[in-house]
Amino acid sequence: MAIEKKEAKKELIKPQDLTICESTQEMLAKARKDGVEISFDRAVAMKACPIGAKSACCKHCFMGPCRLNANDPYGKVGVCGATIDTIQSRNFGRMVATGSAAHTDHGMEMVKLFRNVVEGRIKDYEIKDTEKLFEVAEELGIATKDREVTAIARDLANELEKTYTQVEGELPFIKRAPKATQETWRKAGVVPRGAMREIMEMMHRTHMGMDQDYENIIKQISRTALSDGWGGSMVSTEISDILFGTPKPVQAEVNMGVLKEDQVNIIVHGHEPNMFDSMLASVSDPKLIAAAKAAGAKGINLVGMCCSGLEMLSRHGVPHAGNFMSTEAVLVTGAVDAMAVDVQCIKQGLGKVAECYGTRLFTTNPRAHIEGVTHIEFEEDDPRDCTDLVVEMAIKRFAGRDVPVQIPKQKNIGVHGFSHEYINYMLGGTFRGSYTPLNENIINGRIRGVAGVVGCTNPRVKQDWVHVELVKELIKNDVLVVQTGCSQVSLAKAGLLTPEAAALAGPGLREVCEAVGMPPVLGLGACVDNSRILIACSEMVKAGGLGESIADLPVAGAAPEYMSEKAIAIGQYFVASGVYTIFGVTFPIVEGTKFHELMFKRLEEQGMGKWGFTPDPYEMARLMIDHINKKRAALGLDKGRERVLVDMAARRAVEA
Ligand code: NFS
Ligand code: SF4
Repeated sequence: MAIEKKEAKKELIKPQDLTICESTQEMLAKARKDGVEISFDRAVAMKACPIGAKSACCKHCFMGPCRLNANDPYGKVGVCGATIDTIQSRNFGRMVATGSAAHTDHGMEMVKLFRNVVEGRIKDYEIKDTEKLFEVAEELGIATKDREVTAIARDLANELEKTYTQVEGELPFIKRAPKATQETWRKAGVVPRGAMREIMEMMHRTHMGMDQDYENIIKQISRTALSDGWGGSMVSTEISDILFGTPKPVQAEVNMGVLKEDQVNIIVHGHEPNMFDSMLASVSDPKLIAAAKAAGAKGINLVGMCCSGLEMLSRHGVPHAGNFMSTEAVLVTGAVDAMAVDVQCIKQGLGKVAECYGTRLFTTNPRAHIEGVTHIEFEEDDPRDCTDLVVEMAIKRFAGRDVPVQIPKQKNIGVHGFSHEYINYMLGGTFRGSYTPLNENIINGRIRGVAGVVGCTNPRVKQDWVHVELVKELIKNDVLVVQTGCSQVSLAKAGLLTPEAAALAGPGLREVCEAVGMPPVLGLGACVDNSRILIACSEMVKAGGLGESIADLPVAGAAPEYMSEKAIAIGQYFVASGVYTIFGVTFPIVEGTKFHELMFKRLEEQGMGKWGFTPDPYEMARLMIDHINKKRAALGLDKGRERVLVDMAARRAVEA
C-alpha cells in the first residue's frame, strides 16, 4: 500500500493538477507524505484499457472474450460473428441495466420502508409531509377526500410498487410526462412496464446469441432507462420527501472545514436517507452527547458525503464534507472518528485508508459489505441499534485518537434544497405558484434556457474543474443551471450556490436572480433527485409557450466528470425523454460506427434527445448553448435576440 519511493518520484502528478479542491489537494499531499495511496494516484498508475474504454470488447461468452479494433471497427467480428454495433450496444445496455438496477433497488427499499411505516411495523419513522402524500396520490388517481391518511398511503404504496413489480402495463408516473413526449415513447415502443421486468429483459437480450440488431437493442435500452428516471428514481425521491420531508432552501456548509478537531466527527456516506436519518437521531441523543463530553469532546459533529449527504444537506442543512473524489482524502485528516457507509459509490480503498488513520469504518447494509471492514447491520425496525453503536465506537476512537489531526480550513456556505415544488413557489409567489414566470423569462430572453449539470467526479480528469468551468460559462450566457449529485458539491465548494453568485451571471439571468433572491445555480439534491429535473421539464411544457414536448424545450444536460454506470442510465433516460445530454471524460462507443450515429444523431430525429461528448468544458458549454439557441429558434424565440445583434452589427458598420 505504501507508494514505492522510486516510482513515486517519477510518476506522481502535482495535487493541483489532479483537483481544484484545495482541501483535497492538501490531503492528497499529506497522504503521499504519510505513504498512503488513494485513488488519484492509482488512476495514474492504472492506464485505462483503450479497447474497453471504447467498448470494443465482449465477454458475454467463453468462445471469447473477443476484442475488436476500435481504430478499424468493421475490420473484424467476434467468434460468434457479432459486429461492433452489436457488441457496443449490448455493453451499453448492460451499463444501463446496472445503473437502473441501482436506482430502482434503492427506490424499492424506500417503498418497503414506506409500507412498513404505514402499516405500523416500523415506528422510528413517520410520514412527515402529508401534503405531498395527498398531491402524489391525487396525481395517480387515488381518492383523498374524507379518507384516513393511512388508507391513502396504503393505496399509494400499492400503486407505486407497480413501478417495480408489474409484469404488464405502463409505469404509474409515465402520465406525468407531457402528452407529446408520451406519444414519442409509444411510437418508438419504449414505454416501460415494471422496472424488474425491463432490467430482466435487458439482461436476457444481451446474452450471447440473443438480440443482435443495435436498432432493436436501443429500444430495450431506452425502456430500461425510462423505468429508472420515471420509475425507480422518481419513486425514491417522492417517497423520501413524504417520509423525510420535501426540501426547502436551507443554508448549509460544504467542504472539509466542516470537521471539528474538538468534537467526535462522524461521516455518513452513501445513498439511502434512512440510516442517515437515524444517525441524526443518535447524535442528538442526550445520553450519547453526554458520553462524548465525558470522553473529552465538545460534542458530536455529524457530516455527510456524496448523495445521502446531499439528501440530508437539502432537508436538514447537515454539513457536507465533499464529493466522490474526496471520500478517501477526508480520512487523511485523521479527524474522522467513524465513517458509516450504506450503498453505492463506496470505494473499497476506504478500508485501507481508514486503517492507516484509525478511523472506524462500518458497512451497514446487507447489500454492501467490504472484505475486512466491520459490518453493523442496519435494521429498519430497530435502526438505533446500529446507529447508536456507530456513535459509541466513534466516541471510543475520539478518546483514543493517536494520529495527528490536520483539518483543511476550507468551508463554503451556500443555499441548497430547491425541490421542484419550491421552484414553483419561488418563481410564482404564494398565490400563483407556477412555472409561468420561468417560462415568461425564457420567452422574453432574460433566461436563455435551463441546463442540468450533474454527476460524479472522476480521477481521470481534474476534480471539480470541468463542472465549475462549465457552469460558469453557462450562467455567463444567461443559462439557469440546476444541479444534483457530486456536481452540486463541486459548485458549492466554488461558492456558486449563493445569491451573490448572480454577479457572475449574464445580465438577464442576473436580473431574474436578483429580483427573486435566488442563486443562478440551484441545488436539487442527490442523483435520484434528477427525477426532480424531469418533473420540472414537464411543468415547463405544461405552463405553456415552450412547445409540446420535453424535446421542444430550450434545455440541455451534462455529466462532465461522470464515472458510474448509474450516470450512464441517467444520461440515457434524459436522452430518451428529449434532452440533449453531453458527457465528459470518455465515451464508451466507437466514433464513426452505426450505433454511435444512432445515439449521437438519429435518436433526435425520432423526437427524443441525443448524446454528446467532449471532455472540454468550454466546448461543452458551446454545444449546450448552441442547442438551446436551436430550440429557441424553433420556438420562434430568437427574434428579439437576433434583432439586438443585427442592430449592433449595423451600428458597427455605420461607425466603420
Ligand atoms: Ni451519482 Fe451519488 Fe456521486 Fe456519481 Fe456516486 S455519489 S448517485 S454516482 S459519484 S454523483
Ligand atoms: Fe465473442 Fe460473440 Fe462470445 Fe461476445 S458473444 S465473447 S463476441 S463469441
